[in-house]
Amino acid sequence: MAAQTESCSFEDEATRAKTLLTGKEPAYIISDGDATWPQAKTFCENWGGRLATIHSEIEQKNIEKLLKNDRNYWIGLTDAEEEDTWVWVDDRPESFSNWAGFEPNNWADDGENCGEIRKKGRRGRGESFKWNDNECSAKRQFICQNAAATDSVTTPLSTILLSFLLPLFLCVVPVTLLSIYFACFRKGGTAETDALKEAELRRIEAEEAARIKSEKMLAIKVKAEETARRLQNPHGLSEEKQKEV
Ligand SMILES: [Ca+2]
Ligand SMILES: [Ca+2]
Repeated sequence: MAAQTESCSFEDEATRAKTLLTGKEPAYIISDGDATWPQAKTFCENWGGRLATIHSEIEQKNIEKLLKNDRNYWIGLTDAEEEDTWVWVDDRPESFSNWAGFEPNNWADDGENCGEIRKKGRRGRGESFKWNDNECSAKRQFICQNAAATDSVTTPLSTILLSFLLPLFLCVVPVTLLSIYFACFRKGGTAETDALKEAELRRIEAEEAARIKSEKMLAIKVKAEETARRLQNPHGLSEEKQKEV
């Protein structure tokens, strides 16, 4: 672990992140490394900001300009306190919604209580940048913002700042009360990240298969009911006519 810290520029990047997130100019920061949702929340708060909150379409669009649509990003949305009651980390209610179809679905065995912006569906299907609920322990890139980044900002200065800032070289910090060492994401996390990506693809495939199966079962049920109706009433007579017959 000690060898990994040699090329790790976390302290420089953390200083830059703090400068942006405590500044008066609107700013968003996109992490280059992955973290769980609680870790991501801690990162943003330690730097003086918060996980990104999205209260309007303008804010959604401002953030989309900064993202790639082939990966997922944590945002500051959770229903961990009360299932299906989604709240933002700045305590404002959910006033704008951008959930993907069939989401949030709390799909995983242990539930899905953390919000993310989801990548485009496999093979180009599906819309980009829609929200999904996922397991909080999954590792994702994440988006921090400062207090000045609001929907009154139609052209966030952060877009300009980030063009210089990216790729922001973040490291995964083992969060202890006093973080003692840094584990450099790029040196140590590649295999794990590939496995997570593969697991995510398998999960999405399983989700799609379950949805298709569910739709087929519904279609079969409707057809069976229709067949039963026709057998009982082959000539399509009204109820009164049937009684007469
Ligand atoms: Ca949930
Ligand atoms: Ca979900």
